[in-house]
Amino acid sequence: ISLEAAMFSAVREGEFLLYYQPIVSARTRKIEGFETLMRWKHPTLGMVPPARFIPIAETNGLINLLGAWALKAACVQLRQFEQAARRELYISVNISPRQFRSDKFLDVLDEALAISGMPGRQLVLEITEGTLMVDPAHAETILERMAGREARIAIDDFGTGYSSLAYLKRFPISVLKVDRAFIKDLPGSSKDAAICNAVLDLARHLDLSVVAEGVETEDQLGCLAERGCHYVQGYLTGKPMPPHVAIAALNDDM
Ligand code: G
Ligand code: G
Ligand code: MN
Ligand code: NA
Repeated sequence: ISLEAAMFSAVREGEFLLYYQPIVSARTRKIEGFETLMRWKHPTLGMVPPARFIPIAETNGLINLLGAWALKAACVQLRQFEQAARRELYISVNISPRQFRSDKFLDVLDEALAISGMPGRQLVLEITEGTLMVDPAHAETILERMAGREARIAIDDFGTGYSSLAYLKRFPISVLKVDRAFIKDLPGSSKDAAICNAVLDLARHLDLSVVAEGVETEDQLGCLAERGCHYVQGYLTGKPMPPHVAIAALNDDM
């Protein structure tokens, strides 16, 4: 039985789960939000990584079903996180290219906000440069409608795509998520330090926030905080975790 066939039954059997990775303030290390990361807990294969099943779901269209479920469940989950934290947090959700192009996407977004009662401003939707560039005119329409709901748009894996910076001018982007490729050799690599400086400078002038991804060491965190990076995400400050562990982390984080 192929992984693809197994995915259809996995949806029925409720084998897909959501993990949450803290996004923290680089200065205070307090949790500001979470990125939602899908997991597949297969009865015999164990945890199947998203790198294996997301591309298949993107090809066979299941991503629309899975993505809609993830968006709604994550918004509902955030309310529970906020009860534990007793303060406002935000939730960041990955949107795949196919999901972004789907006719149903804005309806799903509205439904997620309606069922959770969460204000749009607490939602960040992560898309890649590639998603924008498939059909920029369509992307512009969708992004403006998303912004109309006050949801913020983050560029995921920023700096690794082949697109120009022109889209930062054209589209209502709020967040840049700097890819781990530019973080992992900090603080030793002067090239990566220069790239991070340039991105932070650009972001400051365009009034964007920056999240550094894949932060694994104190030295990396120190280097980023020193350069004025506001948010970090990575194994140093929290791995992707199930909801009850995230709630425990919030209780420890008062
Ligand atoms: O959690 P992990 O680092 O293994 O995730 C690997 C990849 O899978 C990342 O690129 C991430 O963006 C993607 N991914 C994880 N969860 C989701 C999801 O809910 N929707 C989409 N479209 N991609 C996801
Ligand atoms: O493409 P995206 O940025 O959404 O993928 C995030 C992926 O990176 C997740 O699968 C997550 O498990 C992984 N990740 C998160 N933090 C770290 C980290 O500090 N180091 C490494 N190597 N991977 C990380
Ligand atoms: Mn992401
Ligand atoms: Na990312």
